[in-house]
Amino acid sequence: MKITTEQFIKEFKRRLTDEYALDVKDATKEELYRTLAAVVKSGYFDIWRKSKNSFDQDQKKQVYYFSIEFLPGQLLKSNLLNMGWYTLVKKAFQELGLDLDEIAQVEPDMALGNGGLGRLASAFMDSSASLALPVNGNGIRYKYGLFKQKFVDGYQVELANAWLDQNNVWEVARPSKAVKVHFGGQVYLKEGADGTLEPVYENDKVILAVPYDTGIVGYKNRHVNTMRLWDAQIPAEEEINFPTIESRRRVEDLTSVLYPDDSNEAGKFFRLNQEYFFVSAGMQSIIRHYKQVHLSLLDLSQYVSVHINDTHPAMCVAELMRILLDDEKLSWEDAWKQTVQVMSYTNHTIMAEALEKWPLYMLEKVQPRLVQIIQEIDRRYALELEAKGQSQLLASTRPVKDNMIYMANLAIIGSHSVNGVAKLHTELLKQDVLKDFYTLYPERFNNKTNGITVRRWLEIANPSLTKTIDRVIGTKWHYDAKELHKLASHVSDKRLVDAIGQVKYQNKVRFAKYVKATMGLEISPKAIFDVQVKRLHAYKRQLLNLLRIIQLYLNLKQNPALDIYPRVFIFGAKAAPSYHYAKSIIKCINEVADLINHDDSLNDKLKVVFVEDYRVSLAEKIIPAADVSEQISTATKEASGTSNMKLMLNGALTVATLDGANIEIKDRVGEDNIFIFGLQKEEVLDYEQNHGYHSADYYQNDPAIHRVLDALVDGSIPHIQAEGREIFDSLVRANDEYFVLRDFEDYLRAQNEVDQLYRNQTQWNKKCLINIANAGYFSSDDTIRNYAEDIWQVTPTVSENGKVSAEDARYPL
Ligand code: 26Q
Repeated sequence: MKITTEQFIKEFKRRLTDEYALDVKDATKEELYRTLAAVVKSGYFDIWRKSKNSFDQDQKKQVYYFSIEFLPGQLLKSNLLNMGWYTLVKKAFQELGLDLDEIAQVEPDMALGNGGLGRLASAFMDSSASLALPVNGNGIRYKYGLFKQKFVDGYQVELANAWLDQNNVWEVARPSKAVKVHFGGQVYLKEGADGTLEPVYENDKVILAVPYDTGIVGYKNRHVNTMRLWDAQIPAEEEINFPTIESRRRVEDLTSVLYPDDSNEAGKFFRLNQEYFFVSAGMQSIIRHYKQVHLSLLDLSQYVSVHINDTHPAMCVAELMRILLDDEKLSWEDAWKQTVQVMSYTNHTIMAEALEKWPLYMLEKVQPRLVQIIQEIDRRYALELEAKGQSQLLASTRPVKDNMIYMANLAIIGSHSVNGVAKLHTELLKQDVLKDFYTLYPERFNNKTNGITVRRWLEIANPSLTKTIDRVIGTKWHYDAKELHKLASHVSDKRLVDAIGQVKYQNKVRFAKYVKATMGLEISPKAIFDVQVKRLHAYKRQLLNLLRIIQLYLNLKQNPALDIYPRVFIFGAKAAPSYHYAKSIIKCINEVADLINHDDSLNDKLKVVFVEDYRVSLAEKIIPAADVSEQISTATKEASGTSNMKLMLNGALTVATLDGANIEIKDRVGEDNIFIFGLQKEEVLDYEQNHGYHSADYYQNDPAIHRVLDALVDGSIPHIQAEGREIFDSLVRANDEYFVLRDFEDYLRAQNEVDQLYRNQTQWNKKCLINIANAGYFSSDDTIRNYAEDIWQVTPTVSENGKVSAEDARYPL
C-alpha cells in the first residue's frame, strides 16, 4: 500500500482543518508541525498495536532495556524516514510552499540523557525496531530534560529545560497500566499458617507510577516497538498520606529532573529513589504482563530478558527477587535461577569515581525489603565462594561491604552476561577493574562494541552526502551499513573524490551561516573545521586541544606570516553543574575564543567557535561540516566513545589516541587514514602503577610548554585569573592526572600532519572516502544483532508483510 503525494497533501490539509480550522497559509510552524505529527502517528499507530499483539500471540521472548537515560533528540524526521515517507513529505511540503527542515526544527529535543550512554540507548531502540526485534525501553519521563546551556561572560549557566511545556506529541499516557511503588517504612518477616515467612510492611508510602509510551518506528519494516517512560503521581486513595505541599513535592520531584552529572557519583538520596522508582515500576509491569500470557514463572527466563544499562538499574536484580519471593512465592533457589538467567549488564566506565556505591542506610529508607534481599544475596554469595574454595576473592567482589552496596557487584553476580563497550574496554575490565569476577565467571564476560544510528547520522543529518553515495553504490546500505564498504573500491574515481569534497564544502557553508546567524561570528568555509563535541571532562582532554590553540595564537602573534593552514576550532560541550574544573575549562576556551576572534592581526588563520547548548539536533548540523574529529582522551579512560563513529561516517579524519573504539576505527581504516598520537595503554598503566610521571619536568624543561602554560597565568589571556591559575596548578603542581603535557608534543606532530595533508585536497578527500566506507562497521544495527544473538537470545518477529520485499514495506497512510 503505497501513498502518493496527492493523498498525503489531502490528508494533511484535512487534519489542519479538523484540528485548527486553518488553511496552510495561515498556520504557524507549530501548528504545521503538530498537524504533520498527527498524520505521521496515524501512519504507524495501527502497526504499533499489531506489533505489540504479535509478541504475545507468538509467545515471543521480549527484551526490556532498563536505562535511566534515553536521548532520542527530535523524532519527526526519523519517524518519516523509517516509515518510508521522508522524500515524499519533503516534496509534498515543497508543493505546499513549506520547508520541512524549518518545521522539523520546531520540535524540542527529547533530551532525557547526558551524553553517550543515553544516546546509545536510543540508538539501540531504533536498531531493535528496525531489525523487528521485540525490545522495550524502560526509563524515566523527566519533566525537565538536560539543562539548557548558556554562556554569560564566558561562564556556563544552566537553565531549566521544560521540554514538556510545549506538549510531547509522540507519547501516549497509559493510566490504566499504572503500578504502585512502595517506599520507606519498616518491614519484618512474619510466620504464616503454612510455616513460610511473609514480609509485613508498615508505614510505607505508596506512589503511583504512570507509564507514557512512545512508539519506536522500525526502518521500513512495519514493526513498531515501545519506549516506556514512567511518571510519578500520588494515587487517589493515598491523598491523605501526602497532606503537605512539601510531601507532595517530593513525589513530583521523583521524576522531575535528570541528574546532570555523567560521572561523579554524588550519592544523592534522591537519585537512589529515582533508580528504585523506575526499576520497581518496570519490573512489576513486566511480571504482571507475563502472567497474562504465560502460566509458570519458572519459565520466566525463556520469555523475558532484562538488560541493565550501567549500574543505575542494578536494583532490578533485587526487585525481581522480591517479586518472585514475596508476591509469587517462589523458593529462593528457583527465584535466583530465573533472575540470573533473565538479567544482563553493560558496564560503561572504568573510572572508579563513576562506579556506584550506596550506603545501606540509604536504601533502608528507600525500600527496607530490598536491603534484606541484598544482604541475603551477599550471605549466599559468601557461602558459594567458600564452597568453591575461593574466599580470597570475596572482599573484592561481594555486593555488601562496610555497610555499602556495590552496584556493579550486585549487577554482575545477578546476571548471566557482563559486557564492555569496546574491545580495549572489555579487556581492561577482564584484566583490571573486574579481574576477580573474570576469574570466577569467565563465561559471563563478552564485548559488544558500541554503534551509531547510521541512518540518522547520514540520511537525516547529511542528505547531500547520502545522495552522492546512493549514486555510486545504490541504497542497500540503508539496510546494511556494511554495504558502505563498496565505496572503498572507488578511491580512484576522481569525480567521486571531488564530489566528497564539494559536499563537505556545502555543509561547511551551511554551518558557517548558522554560526553567523546565531553567534554573529564570521568563519570561512575554506578553513579546516576542527571539531571536538562531547561532554566536558578532564579525561576527554579538551584542554589538550586548547593548549595547542593557545600555542598557535602565540606563534602567530610572534610571526604573523607563519604558514599555517587556516583553521576553525569548533567545540560543543556541557559540564556537570557541580564539576568546577570542567567549568573552568569552558571559561578558558570562551576567553581564548574571544581574544582570537577579535584579533584582526591573525588574518583569519584562526577562529574558535564554542557553540552553546550542544545537543543531538545541533550535532546533526555540526558533524556533517567537520573536517577533523578530535578523539583525544587519555588512553584507557574513554570506554568507547561514539562521536568518533559519527564524525568518521560524515567524512571527517580522526586525530586520536589509541583509546576506546578509536582502536577499532584505526584497525578498519588503516594507519594511513587516521592520525594516531600519544601514550598507549601500557605506558599509561605503567605511569599510574609506578608513579613514573612528573609533569613539572615538562613545564621546566620544554620551552614550548612553558610558554603556553605561562599564558594561562600571566595575563596574556584576559579574564581568566582564577581559572587559568586553577588549570595551571592542575597541570604543574597536581601532576597532570591525564598526561596532557606528556602527550602535547606528539599531538602537535599529528596536527601538523593534518595541516600538511589538507593542502592536497585530492589526497585528503580520498582518506575521507575510506573513512566513510569503513564507518558502516559501527552501525548500531550490527551491535544490536550481536546483543540479540549472544546475550538476549531473541529473534526477529515476522511481521504481517514478512514475505513482502523490504522496499515495499512502507507504512500506510
Ligand atoms: C551515576 C550516579 C549518579 C548520578 C549520575 C550518574 C551517571 C549518569 C550518567 C553516571 C554516568 C553517566 C553516563 C555515562 C556515559 O555516558 N558513559 C559513556 O557511555 C558511552 C556509551 O557506552 C561510551 O561511548 C563513553 O565512552 C562513556 O563515557
